[in-house]
Amino acid sequence: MKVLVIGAAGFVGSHTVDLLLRAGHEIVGLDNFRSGRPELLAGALASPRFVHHVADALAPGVLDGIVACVRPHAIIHLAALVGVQESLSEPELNFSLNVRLPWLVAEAMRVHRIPRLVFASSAAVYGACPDAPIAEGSPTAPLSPYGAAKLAAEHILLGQARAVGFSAICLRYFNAYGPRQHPASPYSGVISIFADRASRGLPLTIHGDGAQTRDFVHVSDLARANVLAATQADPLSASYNICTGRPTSLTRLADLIGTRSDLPQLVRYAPLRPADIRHSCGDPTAARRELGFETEITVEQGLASLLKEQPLVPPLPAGWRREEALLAGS
Ligand code: UD2
Repeated sequence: MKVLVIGAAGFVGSHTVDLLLRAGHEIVGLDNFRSGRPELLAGALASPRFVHHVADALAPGVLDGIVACVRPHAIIHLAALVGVQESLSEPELNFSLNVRLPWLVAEAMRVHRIPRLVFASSAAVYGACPDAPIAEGSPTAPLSPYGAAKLAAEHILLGQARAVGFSAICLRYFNAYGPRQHPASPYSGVISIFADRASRGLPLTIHGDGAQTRDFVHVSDLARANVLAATQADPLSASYNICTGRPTSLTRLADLIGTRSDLPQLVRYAPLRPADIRHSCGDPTAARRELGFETEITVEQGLASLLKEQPLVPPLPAGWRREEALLAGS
C-alpha cells in the first residue's frame, strides 16, 4: 500500500514511517524540517521504498502537486505546530499549521479521491475535563489555541469525509513520550525532560505537589495506532482516544527514575504551571473496539528503555557527596 506521511521527519512521524516500512509499505514523506529533523529519517532513507520531499505543505500548489503525483491509498497527516505553549506565543502560525493545513489536506482528499485519512489530534481538545477516564463522548472544551485548532481541524476533516465519502480517523494522542522526543525543546514532555536530566545527574523539577496525573503513551504505540488506522479495513470515521487508560502521577514518575538511579532523592519542587491540568486519563475502549488498537508498552517499560538509551550518571567518584556531583554537573 502507498502512504503519504505529512510531517514525516517529526518525533511521531519518523517512528510511523519506520513502522510502515517494516510492514512492507511504500512511503512518500513530506516535511520542511521546521520542527522535524532530517537525522530522524536516516534509517528510512536507506530503504528503496521511501522517498522524501523537503517542502512546505502550506506553500501554494505543494500539497496538491504531491498528492496528484503520488496518488496514495492513505494520507497520515502529522505535521503541526506542536504544543500548547507555542500556540500561545505563535497564534497565527498555530492557525496556519493546525487549521489551514488540515483544510488543505481535506481539499486534496476531495480533489484526488484519496480513500483514507489519519489525523494526529490531541487530548488537548478536552481541556480540563473532569471525567475519569475521559471518553470520546466527554465534553470538549479546549483551554488553548492549540487544543481549539485540533478540535476545529477534526470537524473540518470529519465534515469533509462525510460530504465526500472518504474515511477520516482522528487520533487524540494523550501524553506522548519515547526516543527521538527532543528533551532540550521547551515543548518536550515531562518524561523526556526527566530522563534527560536524570542521565546528566541533574535534579528533577516537579511543578506543584506531584499528585497530578497523566496518561503516558509510548511513541511506538502511537506509530502502531497510526498504521492500524491507515490500513484497517473500513474503520468508522470518527475521533478516537489513543491512551493506555492508566494514570501515572508525577511523583510516581520521579520514583520510577529514582529506583533506577544512584540519586533517588533528587527532586525539587517549583510552583504549579499556569493552566496546568490536574488529572488526565483516557478511556481506550473505542479504539480497541473500532480499530483493534491497544497500547502495548507500560510507562514502567517505556521509561526503563528510555533510561537504558540515556545511561544514568556513572557511580560517584570516591569521597564525593551527591550535592557535589550535582553542582559539578549543573
Ligand atoms: C500535554 C501536551 C500538550 C497538550 C496537553 C493536552 C506535551 C509536551 N504536551 O501537556 O501539547 O497535548 O498535554 O492536555 O506532551 N512537569 C513537571 N516538570 C517538568 C515538566 C513538566 O512537573 O520538568 C509537569 C507539568 O507541570 C504537568 C505534567 O508534568 O503537570 C505534564 O507536563 P507536560 O508538559 O509533559 O504535558 P502536559 O500534560 O502539560
